Amino acid sequence: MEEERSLVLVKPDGVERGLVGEVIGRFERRGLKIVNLRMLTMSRDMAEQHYAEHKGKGFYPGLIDYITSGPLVAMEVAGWQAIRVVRAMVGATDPVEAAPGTIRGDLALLKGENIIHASDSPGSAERELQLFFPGRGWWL
Ligand code: IDP
Ligand code: MG
Repeated sequence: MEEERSLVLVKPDGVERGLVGEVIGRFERRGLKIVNLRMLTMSRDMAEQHYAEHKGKGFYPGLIDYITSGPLVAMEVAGWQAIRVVRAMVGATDPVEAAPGTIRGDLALLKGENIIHASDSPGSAERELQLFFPGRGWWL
């Protein structure tokens, strides 16, 4: 735990609602750096790789439909203990449980439309960052 990199997605509902600037602004104001950024619509194949850990769960088919439903914004967020800090800023998976002041607690209401993804550990961050930014380096 020190300087870390997290993969953050503003999911298709967040993009559709015009919340990209709001989300990026929160990370920037916290002192984190956006060191990679792209907009894309995920293929089903890519979505299945990204959410492999959830395969077989009841919400999985809906999750794949949701994440592939339109353009999303993927970013690499860097800074001191970035993985933990970003997860704390994002809030609980179910926005109903997410504390006010968190992104989900302020901007979302439904578990199936919770506007943002953030890596939950250094291992998943590395795997997810390679998926969205293949061949990326650490020079930024
Ligand atoms: P996280 O995004 O907070 O890490 P995970 O448990 O990894 O939460 O679930 C991944 C994503 O799957 C959630 O962000 C949400 O979009 C969706 N999801 C999880 N549980 C449910 C559910 O019970 N109903 C609908 N969607 C869900
Ligand atoms: Mg997760």
